[in-house]
Amino acid sequence: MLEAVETTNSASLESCVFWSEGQSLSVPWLYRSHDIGLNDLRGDLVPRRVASASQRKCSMIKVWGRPTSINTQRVLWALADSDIPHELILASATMGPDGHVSKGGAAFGIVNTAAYRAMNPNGTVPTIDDDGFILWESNAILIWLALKRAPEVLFGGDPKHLARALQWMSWTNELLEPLLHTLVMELVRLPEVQRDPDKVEKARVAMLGPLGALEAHLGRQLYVAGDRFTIGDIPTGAAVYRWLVFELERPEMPNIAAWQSRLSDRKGFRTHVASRDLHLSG
Ligand SMILES: N[C@@H](CCC(=O)N[C@@H](CS)C(=O)NCC(=O)O)C(=O)O
Repeated sequence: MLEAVETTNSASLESCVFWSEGQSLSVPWLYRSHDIGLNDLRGDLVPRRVASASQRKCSMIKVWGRPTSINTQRVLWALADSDIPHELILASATMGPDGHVSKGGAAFGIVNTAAYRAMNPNGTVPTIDDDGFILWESNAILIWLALKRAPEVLFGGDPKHLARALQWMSWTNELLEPLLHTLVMELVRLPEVQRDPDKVEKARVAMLGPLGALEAHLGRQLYVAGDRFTIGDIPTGAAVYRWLVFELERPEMPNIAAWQSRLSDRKGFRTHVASRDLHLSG
């Protein structure tokens, strides 16, 4: 049975977040109550009313993932910025209500079921179902949403912006994510006895190379693909934010700081990325 909470603000009546019954209760550090949706984490959004089945007129995209997954965050950010109705189904083999499984708790599950593997043979999150169209790989999902659902919001409809966005999305996956994965495992997720400070230090130093390139790039333009926001800022922005949340020695990077400040005004960032718990809990 689905439980629905409809949320709205003055800008849109379309931002619907639906939860499968009981799921939001299982992550109490993130959701205050089972009848408050993820959008309620924003100060200016409040649940208006519980919608009955007949009132659910939103054409919803299903997203399998978990709020602490940076790749899930990418998709949720784009959906929120674009006011696209969506349902998040908590799924993971490695994390659950009590954090990472290495600490002894259970995982959210689903990803190793035959039904899920038929959608996504990798068993990773996120995966989406958009009216029967199944897609995995967060960057592919962002491209889909940009082309199909919200071209104006997500790339301004300009192929050059889209190509440049993809350039930085790939860059993030290649150069930042492997190092960030080491950092999140060694600083947050593994039990303390299993952590290795040498790995942290190597990853910390290695991050500074690509981030120096980004810092120089953002000295020449406001966003990664040009002077407007695009989906290129989503993986890059979420990754850099997570890096900034970690307590690490780092040089001043004023252009990155100014860009992060611009991103922090965005609904998707504020709703799905900004909470430090999303990066430091687990
Ligand atoms: N390149 C893939 C990576 C997918 C991936 O590795 N996702 C992580 C979460 S960020 C995952 O599935 N972790 C294992 C789990 O939660 O079961 C994407 O961008 O979607």
